[in-house]
Amino acid sequence: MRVLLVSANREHLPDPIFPLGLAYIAAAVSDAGHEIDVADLCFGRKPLDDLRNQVARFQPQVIGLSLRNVDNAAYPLTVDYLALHREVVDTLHAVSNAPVVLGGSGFSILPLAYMRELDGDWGIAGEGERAFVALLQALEQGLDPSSIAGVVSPKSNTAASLNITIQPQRPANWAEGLRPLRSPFDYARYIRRGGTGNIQTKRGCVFKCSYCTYPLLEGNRFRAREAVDIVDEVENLQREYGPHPLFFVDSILNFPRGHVEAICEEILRRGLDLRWSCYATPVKLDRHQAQLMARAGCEGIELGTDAVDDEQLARLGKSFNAEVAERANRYCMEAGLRVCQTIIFGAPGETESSMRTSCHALRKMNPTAVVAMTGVRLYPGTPLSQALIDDGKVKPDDIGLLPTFYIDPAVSDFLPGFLQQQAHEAGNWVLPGLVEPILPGSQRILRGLGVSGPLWRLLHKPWMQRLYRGNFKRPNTSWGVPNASKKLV
Ligand code: B12
Ligand code: SF4
Repeated sequence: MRVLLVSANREHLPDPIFPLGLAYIAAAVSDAGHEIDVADLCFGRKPLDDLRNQVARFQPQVIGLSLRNVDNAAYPLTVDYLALHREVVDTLHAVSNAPVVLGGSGFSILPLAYMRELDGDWGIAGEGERAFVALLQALEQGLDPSSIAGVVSPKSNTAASLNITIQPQRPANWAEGLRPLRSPFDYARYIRRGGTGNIQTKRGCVFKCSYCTYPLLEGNRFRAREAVDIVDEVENLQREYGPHPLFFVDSILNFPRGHVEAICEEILRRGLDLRWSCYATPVKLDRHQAQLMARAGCEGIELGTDAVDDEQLARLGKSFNAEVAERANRYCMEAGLRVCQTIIFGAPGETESSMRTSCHALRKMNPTAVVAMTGVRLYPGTPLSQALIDDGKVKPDDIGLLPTFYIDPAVSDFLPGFLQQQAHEAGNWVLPGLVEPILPGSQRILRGLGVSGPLWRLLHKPWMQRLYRGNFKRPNTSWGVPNASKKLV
């Protein structure tokens, strides 16, 4: 069959991100013998015109549409991508009779809502490699694909189907013989404009942090690739596209113990000169791990610490306490790694006192950068959303495509002014919900000058701090942004 694969993501902040998930789908579909073409809407000036022309030329029999982001998950500067997604589906339906199959992480978080809202013909919730190929085979043979695991059928458009639970496919050997097919995309442009390439070493997360969707998207068990296979892919990428920094997109790269160690040892054994960064957990992050990562080329580690207050950490369902968080930060800094601490302020149970405790600890920890989120984005199916529903604080219908955030009423007035003051004093904080993380123009200039890798690394530089501190000169003590297409509960 002729299959057109479309990446709808046009977000350039914090960087344009190579559509790795769709590259995996491209590999699976072409391995299954189908003819593919790719439409990536990220860079074009008139992406919908280009899409129309491409559909006219290629005459696809099936269209796969990847929806990565629902919204930017930041409050109150929320960016909601629904209208852009609708535009793409409407364009496809206007110029082609081919069924449109929706997929991607954004879609998988809210499959039924997206099917209804976008009038999708079919959908795949979760991992798409096998389910999409099975769906193509069924369509080709004129069979009904509805019973394939992970497939969301057009019948799910009806109100009566709201209770349907979709069981995504999560094969343990998902990576066997499969590498993302990057060649039909402009990977080199993503390296140039986004400053990094990307690669996945495992799927899943065993932790149960209260607000997090990753275990829902990827499953709550780790399914890892072999270190040799991972480093083969890394080496091929460097050979094919020239030396460039990589981001490991795993939920957390450094857990379970032994995984990142094996990758680092393989990198060192081959004598590769690499630059890479990743997400990590403070759990079991010790001196040895930090030093090994640094030696193997890790230049930045994003620690999902979330709070540095014991009670707030417990309420967020984190599996470590403040002491572990501080220690992990110290080991990384001592090893010469740059550290970005991501913190969530305003989750249920937050008080002025817990915020002050976290901020005080962060000052002492002195990481390279702090990304502080204001409030928590609620997603269906997370332990946090369920608890808020059970407590009667949120109605199930509140949690959907309309970006909905929770901020504990105990801190809602205090939070914005306090955080902006902290950010002003520290100089290396990013408040994505209160101030744009980086102006698109500045980002383009830095990338144009050849600055690669994650930009938060630069926040230890005085000139970059001056740039950021300037944003908080006059702390805005109110939320000050119209609450149009988002909701605060
Ligand atoms: C790594 C990551 C990042 C890194 C990316 C670095 C890099 N160079 O790649 C960074 C930190 C930069 C980042 C930034 C952002 N991210 Co992010 N990120 C992730 C993460 C952890 C992994 C994404 C990934 O690459 N997965 C690996 C690939 C292989 O999986 P996949 O894309 O899901 O694809 C599979 C399926 O979805 C499906 N599939 C995909 N496409 C298609 C298409 C079809 C037709 C089919 C059938 C199936 C299918 O099959 C694929 C293979 O199995 C996810 C969470 C997660 N666990 O998924 C969040 C996630 C995607 N990010 C999210 C968000 C919000 C953002 C930001 C907007 C945050 C912000 N305010 O800055 C930005 C947006 C950046 C941009 N330009 O788009 C959200 C999106 C959902 C939402 N809430 O809207 C997620 C899901 C996290 C969450 N909160 O739940 N992110
Ligand atoms: S926040 Fe990190 S450690 Fe916690 S469940 Fe999500 S991915 Fe796992």
